[in-house]
Amino acid sequence: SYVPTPDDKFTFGLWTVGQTGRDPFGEPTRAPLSAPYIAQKLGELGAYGINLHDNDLVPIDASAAEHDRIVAEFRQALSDHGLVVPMATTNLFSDPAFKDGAFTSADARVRAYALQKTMRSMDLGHELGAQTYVFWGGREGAEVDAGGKLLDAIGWFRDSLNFLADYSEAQGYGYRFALEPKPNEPRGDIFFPTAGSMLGFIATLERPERFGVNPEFAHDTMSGLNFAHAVAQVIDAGKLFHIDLNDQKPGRFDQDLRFGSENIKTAFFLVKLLEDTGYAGPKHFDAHALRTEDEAGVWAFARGCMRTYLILREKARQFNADPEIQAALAAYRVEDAELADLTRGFSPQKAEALRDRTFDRAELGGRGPGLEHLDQLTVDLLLGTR
Ligand code: 3MF
Ligand code: MG
Ligand code: MG
Ligand code: MG
Repeated sequence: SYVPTPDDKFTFGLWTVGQTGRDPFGEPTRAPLSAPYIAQKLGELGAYGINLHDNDLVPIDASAAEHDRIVAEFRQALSDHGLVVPMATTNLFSDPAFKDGAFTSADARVRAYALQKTMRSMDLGHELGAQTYVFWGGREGAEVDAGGKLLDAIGWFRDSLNFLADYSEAQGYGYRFALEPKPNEPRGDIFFPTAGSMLGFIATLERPERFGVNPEFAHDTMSGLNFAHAVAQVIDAGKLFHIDLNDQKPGRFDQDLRFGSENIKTAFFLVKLLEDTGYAGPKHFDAHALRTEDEAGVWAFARGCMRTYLILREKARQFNADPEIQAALAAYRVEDAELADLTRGFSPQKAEALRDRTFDRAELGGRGPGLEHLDQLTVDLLLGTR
């Protein structure tokens, strides 16, 4: 089976399945797909929802009448095909006005325009039912730091997010905001490059409870980081408001590959983490079909993302139920009730007892934790021999 239903909460962006194969060196290889058609196809495939940037749906220069017609047609398609729009976001990166930043531009007019465009896009997202609003600052960064704005940029970004969080409350939208880190591309360096830097920044906002993180598999992998580790820290902070799933070869340009197509073990441990911790939000595939593909390849890509997630979900359940794996896991951990008591919750007495304790370093250093065995069991499981 591995055929999804809307209960699985898989989402795609209009910009993902709608990607036409354009890259920095080549023209589109596929014809554009209309938003209502994408809704029809994703509905047939069992997706839950569609996410969008304002201008994925409504062209930046549309008249008010065009806006209304386009939105009405899209809403009709969503309801015809049983899809929702759980997340909306702003395109603050395509227009040349944002070439040196949106909220972090050194030009106050650009910063004000970015706020205006985002408020309008938040209006649109609310109209479509979105409850999560993502900020990916694609142009918030630099190639050269000669402009001397590093600290100003952080302050401008903070002012903008505080303003927009208040706008959301004043309008009664109740958005939860998810900040999406990326280390680079399209800027040489993008500000707030990791999930951890976003978490640190969120604590400085006026409404920190309204803000979380939207981590993306490819963004950490590009810079050689382990995505599952990043997501674990976000979960620990209670800040996993959204997630972008895809794949990527480390150290390359932004590839946005089909989920699970490259780093299958990290994908497995990620799915296991999400499932074991009961992540209940949408799982958004922020990826696109290979440039080589025609439209059939686009839907094969979309089916594949969801299918692989469901296979890995089943593997995670198998992992949790496998007696040999569970025995190896139990053997990996050494528990000691007395030491647990001694090391949790400081008291002068405990500190004293711990200082006086003798540890057998040679024994500690000599222990084999069994990770080779445990990992091979995992590989066997993933390769289908268990
Ligand atoms: C780029 C991205 C973005 C964001 C999107 C908001 C265009 O690498 O990941 O996709 O995901 O702007 O969600
Ligand atoms: Mg990305
Ligand atoms: Mg991308
Ligand atoms: Mg993304």
